[in-house]
Amino acid sequence: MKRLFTAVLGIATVGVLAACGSGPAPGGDSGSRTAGGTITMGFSQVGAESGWRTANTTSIQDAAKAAGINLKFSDANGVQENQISAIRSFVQQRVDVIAFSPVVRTGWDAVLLEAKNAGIPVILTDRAVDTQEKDVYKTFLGADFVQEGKWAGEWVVKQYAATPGPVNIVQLEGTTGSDPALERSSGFADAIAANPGLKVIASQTGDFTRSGGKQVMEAFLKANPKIDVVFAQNDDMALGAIEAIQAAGLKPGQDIKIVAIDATHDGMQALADGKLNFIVECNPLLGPELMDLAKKVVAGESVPPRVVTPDQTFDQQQAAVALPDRKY
Ligand code: GZL
Repeated sequence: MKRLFTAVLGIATVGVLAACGSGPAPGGDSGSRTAGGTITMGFSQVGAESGWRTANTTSIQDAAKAAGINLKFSDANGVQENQISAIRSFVQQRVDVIAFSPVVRTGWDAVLLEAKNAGIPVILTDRAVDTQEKDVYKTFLGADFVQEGKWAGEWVVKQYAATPGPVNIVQLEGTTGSDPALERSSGFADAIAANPGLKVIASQTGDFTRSGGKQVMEAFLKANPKIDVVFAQNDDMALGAIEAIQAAGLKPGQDIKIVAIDATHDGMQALADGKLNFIVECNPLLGPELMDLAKKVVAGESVPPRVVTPDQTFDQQQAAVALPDRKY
């Protein structure tokens, strides 16, 4: 059953944004906008760990060009310290707006306060942060990861409804401490909780990479004689797990079922080929909406505190039909 999760817009804030520092810095200029009013955005990206990330980066770079926004783009190679340095540098360069996808959920208070005190608005994209500080970012744009984990878990519940337990599940977690890993784990756990026959017998991070998924799956296969299902928190780890399962002489998608999240091209191809069984989409094409939000925020207009992007799900038949028209 294909589900379409409509975009849920957060309730628009009525707050006086100037008070939250979206206006020019106290006593400072209004940013590095050129005379023609071109907005300059500093963007700190997690890295290039997955097919999803590559598509996300392309979307942001293309959308900035299309929107006439001058983009200063920094790739952190998965290291939080690099993101913090990049954000600090954007503040020093007095960009008009900062956007970033935080590699992990915690440790951002100081640098977010620096941007706020400099009067530079911040937009979170893709992943959220935990912070006690008030008004240190204008909005979050991204998916509902708990829902994604729930849809993956609900597929497993449905798939094994008539199978007497135990059904042994192994979980390939995303980057430790990252918003998607934490929330997909909790969504999946919630979805299977009422079914004692569904057991997560092992769970470990594969860091959202293909090689990480392969290495962890190799270890799972050595340590567990009976594995029925793999829940991979992204396609790249699922694709690595497929390699490990094949190397062990087993058929992925048949001997061991695999459910994943993202719906990137390679994942959808494996799904259509029967090596995966179900994928929950997590749309990476955030660029156009990010640029619209940036223009509003720089202009001091109010924006919703949370803008959730729509997701959907695919089984093998749906993947085969959808593949030719996929944009990523
Ligand atoms: C999800 C994103 C995750 C993807 C992975 O929005 O943060 O990071 O699911 C990517 O593929 O590495």
